[in-house]
Amino acid sequence: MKILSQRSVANACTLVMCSPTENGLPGRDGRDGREGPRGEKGDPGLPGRMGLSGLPGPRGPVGPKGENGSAGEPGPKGDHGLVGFPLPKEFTVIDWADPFLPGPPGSPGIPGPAGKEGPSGKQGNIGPQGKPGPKGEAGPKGEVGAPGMQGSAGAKGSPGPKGERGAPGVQGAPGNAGAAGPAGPVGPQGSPGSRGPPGLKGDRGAPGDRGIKGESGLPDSAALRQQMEALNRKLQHLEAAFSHYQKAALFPDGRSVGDKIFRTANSEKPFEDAQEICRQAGGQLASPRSASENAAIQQLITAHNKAAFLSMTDVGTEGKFTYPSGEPLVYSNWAPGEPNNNGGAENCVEIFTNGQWNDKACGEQRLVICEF
Ligand code: MAN
Ligand code: CA
Ligand code: CA
Repeated sequence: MKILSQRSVANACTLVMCSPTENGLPGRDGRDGREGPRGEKGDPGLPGRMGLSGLPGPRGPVGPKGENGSAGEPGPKGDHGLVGFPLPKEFTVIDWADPFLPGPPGSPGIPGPAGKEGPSGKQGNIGPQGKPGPKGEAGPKGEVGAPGMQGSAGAKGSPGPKGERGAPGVQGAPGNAGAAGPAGPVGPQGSPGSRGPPGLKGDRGAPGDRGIKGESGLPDSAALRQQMEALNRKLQHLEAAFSHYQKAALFPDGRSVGDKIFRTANSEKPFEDAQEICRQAGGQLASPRSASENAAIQQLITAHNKAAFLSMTDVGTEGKFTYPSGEPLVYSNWAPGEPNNNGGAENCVEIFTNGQWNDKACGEQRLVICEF
């Protein structure tokens, strides 16, 4: 008997009916079914992991210009005008001079700078999560399955039973993977940006109110005269007091003539040592420029009964005596016959107790008298 495939059994039946025989062999198993259709595209994947924390925000913007400063304080009260100022009981020079110096009110102070602007605002909130993507399209239809296995031979004579239906085809290939899941949620907000630089300094505030008017400055001759009389009394008192203290201070080694003061160091030195002592004290050797000054020096010499050196020499040019500054003499009181440059080596000057001068060798030791 001819072996038929499952697909041609119906046709073969006709042949069996027309030509009965003993049971035939069982039919062969049908061919395996065709491969199934391709599965649907899978669902989107799970959402991704949460994103990393955002970077710190940008540095804040430069702050706005500061507010204008507040108005200055009102100016001070004007000074008293000239005169017309009541004389205090304890009158002093400073008290008296003040009424002559009225001044305008001071200008108001400069307002302080505007405050620094605060830090920039926080970064905005994260946006809402995006919508999920559309479902993927269905995959393509699966391939046709492979043919089934051949059935075993049926019993002889009767037609064999209908062959078994072939096994279903192998499952089609899975569909394409679904689209990637939606993006994970946005990471946490970044830290605020650094503080912006301070804004510009505010403008100078408006000038303060004008100070209140000073008191009347109209001259008051009577009050002025009274003040001057009081000043004179005070001055006379001070002069008397100063003279009093000066006498005590200069006794017994000092003398004053006009603005000049002579004072002995109470020691006897060669000229150059004596000169240095006076320089160190801030003065110079006695340099009498008048009879009265010479007389004052004479008093000190007489009190100590010792001749003293004066500052003048003729070291620069023999016979021409000068002061330490180089200035030639403006006054002299040479003893008769002096200066004689005795021995050809007398370039310094000594003053005797009688007040007269003699040129003398500088190496001699004489009383040191300085002037200030
Ligand atoms: C005499 C005079 C002076 C001279 C002294 C020197 O007194 O000649 O002029 O200075 O001797 O010791
Ligand atoms: Ca000389
Ligand atoms: Ca001499």
